[in-house]
Amino acid sequence: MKQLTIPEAAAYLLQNDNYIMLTHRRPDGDTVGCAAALCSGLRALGKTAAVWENPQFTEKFRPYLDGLTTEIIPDDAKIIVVDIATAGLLPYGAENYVNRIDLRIDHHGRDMEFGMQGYVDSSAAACGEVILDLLEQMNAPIDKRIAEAIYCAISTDTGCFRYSNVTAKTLRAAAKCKDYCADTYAINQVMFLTKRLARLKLDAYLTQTTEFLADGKVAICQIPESVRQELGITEDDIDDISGFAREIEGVRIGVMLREVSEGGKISVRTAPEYDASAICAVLGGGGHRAAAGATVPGGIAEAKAAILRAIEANGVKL
Ligand SMILES: [Mn+2]
Repeated sequence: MKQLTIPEAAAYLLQNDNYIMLTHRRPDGDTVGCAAALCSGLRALGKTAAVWENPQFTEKFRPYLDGLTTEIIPDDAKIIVVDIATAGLLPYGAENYVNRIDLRIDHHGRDMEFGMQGYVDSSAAACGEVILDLLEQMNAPIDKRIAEAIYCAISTDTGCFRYSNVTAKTLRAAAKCKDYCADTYAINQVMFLTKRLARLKLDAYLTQTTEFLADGKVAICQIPESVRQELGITEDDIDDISGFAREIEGVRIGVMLREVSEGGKISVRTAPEYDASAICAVLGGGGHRAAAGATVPGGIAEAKAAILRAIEANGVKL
């Protein structure tokens, strides 16, 4: 991928037209907020733009997409990918566009081959920070709706500003959202202060079944598909579940195992002395130092065997 500067990326967007934004597989608040904010900003600048209807969009983020989505990707459209770390995370149904990506905007630095050209700022805690830079560079009018989409992106990707990747710039970006009239309290209520009873029942299940290894330094949680269905758990209920084990006092490496359509999904959260992305790299995955993931063939049992092997390969005696 050819790395552009922010002014170059902005110039590209101002010079061209007819944009389609793609979001990543299992879309979260960051990818949805980025796509919505960029789409609205481009429209405000007189461009034709739409967000492609990712089949995995969930109810929680639906309000941000209202009036912005399309199911069609015109042949002459310029395709922008936001917050998509690698080709394997292109949304279902858009995998074939891998060689047609015109611009990549991201904060994941692990796969710099993906995309023809773009702007990747791996120092940004959320892709939403990058989108704000880009909109300001383009002099796009930032209204309340755009500000709220960006605030949704940044707040959800940082656990409401609690993660280690938060910088002064992250907090300044949030302050700017407030300046642009984002109702941050209302967003925080929905994203962080409201849980369905089903989720609390899942928390109870996990509390009962967490396994501890290495004198409690390592904790492993599992969500079998049967339990997820029995409790009626949706993706929105568990968009932040990956950090569950790491939140337990004394745990330095927290693991969450889930069954997804591709196999066993592994999420790892680590304290500063361990590197989650190095652990997941053993299994072909990746991410950030404090938070990373991988998916392995098989189910929960295979995922558990794989993650134990990967943790031991990183020098932890289990
Ligand atoms: Mn992100």
